[in-house]
Amino acid sequence: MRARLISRDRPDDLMVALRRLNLSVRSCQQLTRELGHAQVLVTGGRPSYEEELLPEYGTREREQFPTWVSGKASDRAGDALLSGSRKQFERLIALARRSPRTDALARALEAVLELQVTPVLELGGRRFEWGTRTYVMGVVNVTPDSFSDGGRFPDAASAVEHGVALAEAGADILDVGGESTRPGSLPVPAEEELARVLQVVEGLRARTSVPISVDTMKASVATEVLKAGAHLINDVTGFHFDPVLPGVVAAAGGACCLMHTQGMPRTMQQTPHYEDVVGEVMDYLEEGLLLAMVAGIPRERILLDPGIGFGKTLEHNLFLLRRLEELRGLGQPLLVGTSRKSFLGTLTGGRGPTERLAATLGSVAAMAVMGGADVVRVHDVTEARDALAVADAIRHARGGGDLYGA
Ligand code: 9MG
Repeated sequence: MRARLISRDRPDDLMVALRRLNLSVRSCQQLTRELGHAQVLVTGGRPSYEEELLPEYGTREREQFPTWVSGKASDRAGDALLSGSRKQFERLIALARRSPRTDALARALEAVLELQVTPVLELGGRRFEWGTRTYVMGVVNVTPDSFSDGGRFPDAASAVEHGVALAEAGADILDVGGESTRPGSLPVPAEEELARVLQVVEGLRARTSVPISVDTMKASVATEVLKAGAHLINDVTGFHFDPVLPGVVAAAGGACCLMHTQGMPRTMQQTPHYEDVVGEVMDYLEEGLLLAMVAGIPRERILLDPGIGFGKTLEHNLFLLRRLEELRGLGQPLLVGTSRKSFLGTLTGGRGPTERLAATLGSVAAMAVMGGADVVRVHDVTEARDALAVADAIRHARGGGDLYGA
């Protein structure tokens, strides 16, 4: 089953409005629980949720719980649109938690309404405190054919220099890649990929304390780079390509980023198609998340990524970026990569990859203001950090004057 956030009032924003009425802090806190809070779409729910929970609605005052609009019995049984205040959702969660048959609904609602705090990620001695700011992953490509900087850092020494420069510019993670994943690209044998990335990982470990991610879908490459000190494996197939990979990451105590793709790079942009792009991306990511957890990777060491540009049209990319909040229902931090991608070229009248900096910053700032991404993967770290300093400050702005409190 899945809970998807359609809309939600941010308690912080509501608090600001209530403070403007000069009500006491205590009344404001109480009211933020009682006023309308969220609309949540539940899909793939078993009809038993209705069978179990709706009779309870009947035995009490209905207003105690969110409004429950059931899906059409013939083809959408079990689906529902729930709408209510925070207090009503809290009551429904408490009710759902009482039975193992409805516990999944309780957990999904807690995740989507952000009633639980996403745990801090500790990576290479650094702490990633989700929600405090948007973190930046800098791209270090060691490929002759990447779409935007292929061939610029063909040897290990120049790739290490570039990574060090990105670290000095404020990258929070460095992502080293030895196999291009641009649309149309061909797979690279594991030995060749490893030869490209291993020295770079070693060189970066020697020169910087910034945590290192390696973009690979192959267990044999991951095994060696994790031994060499990489902290995170960034798999663009979200653990759907190499079944050995989750166990390798778990055994090394590594973290991972699981990305969605429809198809493999060579053919993925030929005919992307979805009935429900957000729902299908969530299904795929959830499969990877389960594989990761079954292998023994702790939940707090798993990031998810909708895979912008991977088997998606312009419209799919834009819709996913607009609805990133729905992916929060999976309960994991989100990493998103838009940097220099072709949909930005399309939106800006056909600009080439190296002319897409302003468009990239526009996308990064939009995600930050909407609170959609926890980490952005970018080529231009200095510029992204500046854009995020502004966008994150706007998102967290609280200084409305004396009437609003501090
Ligand atoms: C390797 N790579 C290229 N684009 C990417 C994206 O959007 N996300 C992640 N995680 N990796 C990517």
